[in-house]
Amino acid sequence: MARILVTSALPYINGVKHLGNLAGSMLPADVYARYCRAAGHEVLFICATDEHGTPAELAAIEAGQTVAEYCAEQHDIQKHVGAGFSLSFDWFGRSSNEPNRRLTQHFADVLEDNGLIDERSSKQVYSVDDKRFLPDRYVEGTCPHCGFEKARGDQCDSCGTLLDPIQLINPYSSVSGSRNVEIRDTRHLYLLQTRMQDQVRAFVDARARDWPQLTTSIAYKWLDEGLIDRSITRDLSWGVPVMRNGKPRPGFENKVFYVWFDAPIEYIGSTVEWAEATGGNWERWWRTDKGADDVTYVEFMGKDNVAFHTVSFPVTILGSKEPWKLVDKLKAFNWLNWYGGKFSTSQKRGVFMDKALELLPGDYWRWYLTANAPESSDTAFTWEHFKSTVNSDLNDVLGNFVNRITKYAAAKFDSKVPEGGEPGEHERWMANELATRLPALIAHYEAMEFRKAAAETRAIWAAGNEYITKAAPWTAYKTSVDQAAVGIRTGLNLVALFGVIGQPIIPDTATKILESLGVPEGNRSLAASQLLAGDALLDALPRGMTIAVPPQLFTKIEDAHVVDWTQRFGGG
Ligand code: B3M
Ligand code: ZN
Repeated sequence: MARILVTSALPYINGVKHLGNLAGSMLPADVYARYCRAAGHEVLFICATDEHGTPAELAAIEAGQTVAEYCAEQHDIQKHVGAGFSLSFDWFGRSSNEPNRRLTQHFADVLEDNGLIDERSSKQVYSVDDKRFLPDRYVEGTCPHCGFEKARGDQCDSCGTLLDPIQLINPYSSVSGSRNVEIRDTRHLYLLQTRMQDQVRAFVDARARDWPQLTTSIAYKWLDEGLIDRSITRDLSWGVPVMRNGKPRPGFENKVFYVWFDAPIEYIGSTVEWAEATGGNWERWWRTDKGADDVTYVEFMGKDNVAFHTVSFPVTILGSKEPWKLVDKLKAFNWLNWYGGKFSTSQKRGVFMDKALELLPGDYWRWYLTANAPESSDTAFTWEHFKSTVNSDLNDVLGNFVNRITKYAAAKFDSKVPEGGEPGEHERWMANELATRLPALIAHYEAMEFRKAAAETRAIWAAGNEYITKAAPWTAYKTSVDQAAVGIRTGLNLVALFGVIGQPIIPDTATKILESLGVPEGNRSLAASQLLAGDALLDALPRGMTIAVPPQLFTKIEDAHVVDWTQRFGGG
């Protein structure tokens, strides 16, 4: 049994996430955590809301709440919506909680003790009316390159040029609109990443062979460009206060740590929250001197977060010179987009997680988003593809099979696993199919290839349909009840198997199937030792055992649904 620590990129606190956020980190992380648990490993699955930085402050202002009130409310909403998608976090924490504050300040202290923090002066836009320095995203003005008048302080959306706010012409505060702004000196802490270049490269080199191409290409791009010293404090009031050895740092009383400095540390902070709530031992998972040396740590995220996780966060961990667990495997995703464009609440483009659950249960979305995961390229969500995938894979290939077999067993074999007859050529065919497909399925999960795992799962369901067409128990029944009995018994064992292999991607459906067939918890393993039992798999249910017909597993999506949903959420 292995020990697997799984983390998903932390969703920003500002509002319910769209299907793209779900597909690009939280969902595949959950599918993987579920697979690892079913395979018998010890798993800790950690996530949290990312509550600091400008997104939180801007959203709270818009909501007319204090940031603290806004974050508390939004955290609970996101936690509830995540449960609706069966996201099985062991803990869903909050980066604004005490453990993360304590850890962030600890890391800043040890990094400074190790000569990796430097106080530097920089020029920043100060708003006289707002009485505050304006972070890059709070400043707008005319782009010096293309003249676009609403260029943001960090980047011009018109020509794409990366900017420094002090370059903008006629700058103004994007929060209050005030043009009463001036350039002033301010002081920030800089993390001396340039001093960690070799150590970070060695860290990446040692793992690159286990990382997908998308992850390594981004990591090496940043390394080859050369790391830069990066400011890790901001002139904001909401965030982790800047302390030095437990006391407010002189000159930094109105500053906080940059959100991307504290957010990855929340992976540890959230684990401390888990330990405080459950009595668990967080150091077994994060301190290699206290038992974490045998942990495999796997991170899931969108591609725009890779640099922070392969460079900045490792600088913090390695720079501390303390025995913290470093990531072993990093699975990055491209984008799921909406008909090729961006999701947008304001422009009514795309479905967000809460609305999706109002339309259909979580498993429908889990299946579609995993089978079409944006792994090697961006993928587009379309209602038409969603409808055809749900109706074919879930309703026809899986749901119809389960329904026909269990209902026939109820009607003709008194709701029992038939006892008569012995396997023949059709059953040997099915056993051979499983002998190649089940190891392939396990290999896809072990390689964290989620589209392939979904495709192999569907192929096994399809093979079961092919088997039952060959065995045709309903036809055999007319001439040989025993022959029909073999077909239905094998069919029922396939239904149980379909439930077992469905657990990572469609957990609710899998549970309905396994409970209806009375499959005990101990017989639901995805461990190769149990799953590759060959012929025995087709005769695993005790003969004569009573089974129940599961509730209807899925409903079809009709054209009228697509018309309605396109009107409400946008479409092509
Ligand atoms: N909150 C997600 C994003 O960039 C960001 C991830 C933090 S993981 C430590 O959308
Ligand atoms: Zn421009």
